[in-house]
Formats: sequence, C-alpha cells, structure tokens
Amino acid sequence: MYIEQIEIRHLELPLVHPFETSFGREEVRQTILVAVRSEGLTGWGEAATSAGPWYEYETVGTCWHVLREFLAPGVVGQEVSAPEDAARLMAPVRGHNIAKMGLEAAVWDLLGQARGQSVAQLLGGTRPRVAVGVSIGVQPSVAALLERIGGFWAEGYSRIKIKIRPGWDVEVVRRVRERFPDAPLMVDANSAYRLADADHLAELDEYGLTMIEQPLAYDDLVDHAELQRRLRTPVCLDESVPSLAAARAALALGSGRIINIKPGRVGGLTVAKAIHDLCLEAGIAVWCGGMLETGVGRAHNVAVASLPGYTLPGDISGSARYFHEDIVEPPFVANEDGTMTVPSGPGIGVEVLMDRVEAATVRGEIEIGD
Ligand code: NPQ
Ligand code: MG
Repeated sequence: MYIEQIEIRHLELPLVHPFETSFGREEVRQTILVAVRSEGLTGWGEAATSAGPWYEYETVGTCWHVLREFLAPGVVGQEVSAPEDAARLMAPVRGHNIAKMGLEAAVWDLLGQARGQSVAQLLGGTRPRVAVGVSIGVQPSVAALLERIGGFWAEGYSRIKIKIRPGWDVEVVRRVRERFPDAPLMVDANSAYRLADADHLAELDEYGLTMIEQPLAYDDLVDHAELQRRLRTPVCLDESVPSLAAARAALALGSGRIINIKPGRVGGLTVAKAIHDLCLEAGIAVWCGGMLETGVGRAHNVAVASLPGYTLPGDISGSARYFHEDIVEPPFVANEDGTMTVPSGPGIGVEVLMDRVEAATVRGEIEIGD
C-alpha cells in the first residue's frame, strides 16, 4: 500500500486520578496520535509519551520533532506491504522508540484493515482473551491505597501492582498483604533504588510478591543481576530493556527472571514480538506493560498480549481506570474474570471517535506524500 498521508496530533486528556510514581506525578495525559492514510483507509497508532523525560527520555516535544522531521518523511510516499516494512523504513533513526511505536502501530492497523485481519492475527496472537491487572500509583496514605486496591480487586483484576519508592515500600507491602493475603501482588520501583539497598529490598521476600519491577537504574543490567542473586522475589525488567539487544544482554547476565515488554518502550510491535520470541525460547516469562494509553495504544497492547509467551497479567486496565471517556468505541472494559477480550475486527478492531479526538487535540499537522 502506498502511504498517501501521515497525520500527527498532540492530545491532552485529563486523568480520572493523578498517577504518582517514584519519578513524578501526572494529572493530564499528554500523548500523540498518528494516522496513516491509504486507499481510503486510515490506520491509527499512539506514541504514548508524556510531558517530561522522567520514565524515559522521550517527551511530547521530542516525539513531535522526530515524527515530523524524520519518521513521517521516511514513510510517507513509500510502499508498505508488511508491517515490518514500516520498522525497516524507520530503522535509520536511532532510539526514539515511543515515536516509532506511534507510526509503526498505525501501519499495523492500516494493513490489518486492508487484509480484513485483526492486529492480533497479523502478529500471530493465539489468545482470544488476555489476563489483565491494574497498576496503582503512590497514594496519600496507606488507608487510601487499601481502599483503591479493594475497589480494583472487587472489579476482578487478575493482579495488583503498586508503585514503591524509599519511604513507601516494605511497611506498605506488609499492610497490603495483611489485608489481601491471596491477591497476586507485585511492586514497581521505577528505578528508585541502588544495589546498596539490596538488604532492604530482601525484606520484601517474605510477602510472596510475584515480582519486583525495575528496582535499579533505568540503564543498568549488571547490578540487577547481582540483586536478583540476593533476592528470592523474581526481578522484572522494564526501563532497562529498550531493545532486542538489551533483552539478549539481560538474558545473558541473568538480570531478572521476567521482562515487561511494552511495545512503546522497545520501538514497536515488530521488536516487541522479537523480544517475546527470544524470551519464549529462553523460558523467560513476559507480560505487557502500559503507559496510560488511550484506547488506540491500548488496542495495540491488547493485541500484543495475545501472543503465546505473554503468560502473566498485563498492565492493561479498562479505559475508565484512566479516562472519563475514551477516544475509541467500544471502550476497553475488563471482564469479571480478570481478562480483557482481544478485539477481533479488522485492524485495531475498535472505532476511533473523531469528535472526541478533535476535542482533545491541542496541535495537529499533516505530511503528504508526492
Ligand atoms: C511502568 N506504567 O510500568 C509505567 C510507568 C509509566 C502503568 O505503571 C505518563 C504518566 C506516562 C505515567 C509512562 C504503569 C507514563 C506514566 C509510564 C507511567 O513503569
Ligand atoms: Mg514499570
């Protein structure tokens, strides 16, 4: 298919609840939507970046710049017959993975629509429903946290993830465990600790956590390997795995026993699948993380999570957990059994509501092929 047009839009959506992690607090979701047009079809993708370079280095500003000046010009006016073609066209750009995900994902949606296949089918997904969990930010008090967990646990989510940081960790986990003795529970530190904290982190071992996610530096693999040797709790890598090469290094070093594969963080669905294949082969469990995506990015995450190696529940909550109203129809809703149904219609399988997209757009631009 000849890519006739690429459109990028910067959206602002208020969050239902502020989301607080060890790296900061977000009240309004800033994200970028990418649309690709060909033969009367529009494919959608999301570059689920954020206002500042806190989770990783990209921002709305860098994604906008790189999409507009480099990625879109490299893809518009080109023939694309397989989704991997988009990844190949963007390969000359180093890094900027979230920006790449936005454009690549839009091409997957476009090609799925053209072939009458869902993105999940195109990827080789095998599961009609995927297990989903919820990620809960740092709360003003333990009582508030317990109440929030209670609400989500009652909704049926398959596991609970809480954010930790120094001063909000072992004692909080102890009290959560006391109240919810049977809940599959995990913690995410978003790089808030150092190897010198290993003894402190080992105190978490007695609470039966399914994993501790990204305890150490965002670019570290060596210290994570040492930490994993000192913990019974499985270490899960998030920020430290931005590429297939990093995943290979993590496996070689034993930096963790689990990898959270976010398509945005690794630069697209093609790389996400490659890391999945590597981990499946190596017997490393994986799951699909999230970056507070709108329904567009959420749809791609759900599709990826239907691959056979995604055996652990993902950070894929219902749309209502983050947004007053989603920009897609139907919105994503978790089933009572803690799963989410993978859309089976062509492409992302949900309809993008243009009136809501327009209402949330603060900036838009179109690149046209010649
Ligand atoms: C994580 N996600 O696993 C990330 C953190 C993250 C659901 O816990 C804007 C606001 C962008 C908050 C990107 C979850 C973000 C964000 C990532 C949080 O580490
Ligand atoms: Mg994480």
